[in-house]
Amino acid sequence: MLEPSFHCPFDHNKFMPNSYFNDSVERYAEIGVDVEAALTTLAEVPISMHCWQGDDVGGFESSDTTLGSGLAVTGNYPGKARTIDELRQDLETAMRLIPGQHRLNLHAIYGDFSSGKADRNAIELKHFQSWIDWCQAQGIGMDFNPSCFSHPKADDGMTLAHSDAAIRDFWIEHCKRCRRIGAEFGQQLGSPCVTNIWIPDGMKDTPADRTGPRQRLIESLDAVLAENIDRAHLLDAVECKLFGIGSESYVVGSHEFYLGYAIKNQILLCLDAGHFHPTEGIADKISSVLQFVPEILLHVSRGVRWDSDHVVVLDDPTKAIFQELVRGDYLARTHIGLDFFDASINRIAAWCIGTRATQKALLLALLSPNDKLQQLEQAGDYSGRLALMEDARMLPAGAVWEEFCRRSDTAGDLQWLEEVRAYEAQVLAKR
Ligand code: RNT
Ligand code: ZN
Repeated sequence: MLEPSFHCPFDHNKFMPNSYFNDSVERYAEIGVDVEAALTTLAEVPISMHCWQGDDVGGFESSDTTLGSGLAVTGNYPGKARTIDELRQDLETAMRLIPGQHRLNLHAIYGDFSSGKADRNAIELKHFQSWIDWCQAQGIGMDFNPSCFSHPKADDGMTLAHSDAAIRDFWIEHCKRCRRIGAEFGQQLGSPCVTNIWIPDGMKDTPADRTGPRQRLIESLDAVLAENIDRAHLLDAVECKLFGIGSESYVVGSHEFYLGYAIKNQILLCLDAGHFHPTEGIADKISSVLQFVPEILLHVSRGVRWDSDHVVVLDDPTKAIFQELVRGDYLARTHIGLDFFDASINRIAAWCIGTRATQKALLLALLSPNDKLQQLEQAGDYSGRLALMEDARMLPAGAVWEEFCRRSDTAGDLQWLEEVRAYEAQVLAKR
């Protein structure tokens, strides 16, 4: 049973005017950084919040779906969302505790099947209209993903690249329907829906034929993308991966594969921070791939030793991604999504920590003395460049972040968790 409504016991208006903020504005001005401009940009960049952190990538097709296809969630923290209403209530709670206006990133398995179950090759707009309505009420845009996993027809590790044409056709139909549904999201919400295709296809052990599956994947993707859909409503993205559990030796949709495919078809390339060698970051890829593809989608994530999808924190790889987006002036061509799922901590706290950390990384990049650094570099003054990079690290960005939260009427750091704890006691603990 849902609580009729959640009553926040804390008073948001308690936030004091930030006395350190004015000092920090001056401090940044000294190195040529316009703090107000940074705050304006920060407020304008939406982060696409992934629904799947709320229920460990379970979805609503049935209550006993087992996650497969190399995706793994560990942890057993109580209170996960079991129904669409619970998930929405949790998302609303998280979004209230995250400054700025964001987006919802939905997977196809999260459809509203209250009118009856539909297999993946039979989903329709009606299964998602209530999500569109919910997003409309929240005033947010929406992104979408075909779900080519956790299904009997994905159990042997192949979907769009399967050697059996009937199985390929099943997943082609699913992806085609997802594109049409995604276009409806875009049209109804007035903001293009990024529809991202990730498939698990690969092999545990050394394949004898690496070519055949890749040729089949091209044919399948071509069939999926054959229908011409207005880019004002739908943006297609493809997501590569280096390896997965059960696909250690070969992944059909590798980086080179999708880079080529995205360039050839001028669609979006999705770069997931956890989908490369453990020490390989995606930051340096951005300015290369954006020479050749129109836009990119990011899955901001944190791999710990493998593609473990830990909650994003304000670490160096994440900071580097946003430095690149700002320094290369790529924000307008980048769609920022999150991709982590941790069931070992409070799931709403996970959303808040990861989304807020992503925004902090963007803020730090916006507050970096980028013009000055680039001037020093132009002049060949690498000593000055390194010195300024280091000295700028300790400037008072925290005061600017607190001001951003205050202006957004959102709980600041060291405050938001109180609300999560209250929600846990009042709502999650009763599930
Ligand atoms: C899997 C990919 C993919 C998924 C989500 C659930 O390795 O990262 O993006 O995590 O679609
Ligand atoms: Zn991903």
